Amino acid sequence: MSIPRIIFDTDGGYDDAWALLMLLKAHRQKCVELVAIVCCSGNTDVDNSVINICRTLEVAGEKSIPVYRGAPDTILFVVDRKHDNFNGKDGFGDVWSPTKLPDMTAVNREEHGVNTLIRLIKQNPGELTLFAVGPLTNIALALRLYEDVAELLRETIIMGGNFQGIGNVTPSAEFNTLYDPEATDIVLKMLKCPTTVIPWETCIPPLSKLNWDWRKNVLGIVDHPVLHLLNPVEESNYKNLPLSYKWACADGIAAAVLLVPDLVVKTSENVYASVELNGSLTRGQWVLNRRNKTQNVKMITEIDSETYKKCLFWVVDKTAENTSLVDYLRAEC
Ligand SMILES: [Ca+2]
Repeated sequence: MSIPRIIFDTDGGYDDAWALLMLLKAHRQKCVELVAIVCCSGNTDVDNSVINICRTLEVAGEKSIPVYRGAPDTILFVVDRKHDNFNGKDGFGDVWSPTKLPDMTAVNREEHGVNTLIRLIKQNPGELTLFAVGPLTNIALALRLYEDVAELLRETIIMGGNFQGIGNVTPSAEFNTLYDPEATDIVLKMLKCPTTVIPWETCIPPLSKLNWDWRKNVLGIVDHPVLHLLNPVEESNYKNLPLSYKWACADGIAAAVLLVPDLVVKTSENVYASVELNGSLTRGQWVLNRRNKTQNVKMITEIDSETYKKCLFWVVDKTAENTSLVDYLRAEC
């Protein structure tokens, strides 16, 4: 089977960066091909998202993957949107001056990111994997414009939603979904390709064991350019939180699931998922219909936290530049 050819759809937070860095290493090793990066609004506005992605590409020394600016706003609401303050105003902990920009030469300013999605998916029928780790606005707009896009993807991997009704913005809603629930509704109803979902509960205790102490004092002490970039970003995000606080890094989990599903996924469930669009308490919560005869997603319900930790070490292990993640994990066993 050919290697995954990936469109990376992102809202530019710190865990988006971890996911991108993991996939970039696999890209350099020709285990995957990152075809394009399309930014959206979510953790921060879409322009900061583009900047954060360029900062991440810069630290990886990557200049050849084009970056596109996608939708600046959600499907329905222009003014009633709230970014994720957890990542600071700029999505990267407000560590840098707004004028201290990274190398932005990878940004293609000629084409809207939604048009990029449509063009690439139509040009490569059945070949592309959509890796979506922000609100689903871009792909929802692409599906709304051209419904055949729904049938032309090879696979979609989504970080978002929930399967136990646990939220991180409201008691019942996860951020990516609540930021643009209508987009999630469109995607869940229209996509026709195999779709894997990494929901919020899978990324936090008790299902995921990672905490800020491990990130800061174990992973964080490795001397590597990736950590020179992300340590200050995450120190800023976590500065008021105890060491025992969860370190979710949800988008990184999605990247590990893409690269090494057989090694990192412990349990999953094929199920028909929908999103609540109304409800005075539950807007944005996912609803799983286990009575439905058909399923539209593969929900990852538990990962192996120790294997995920090794995936993150692989990203910053300079001795593993020519070792694939699969080989790295098998050697560690
Ligand atoms: Ca994200």
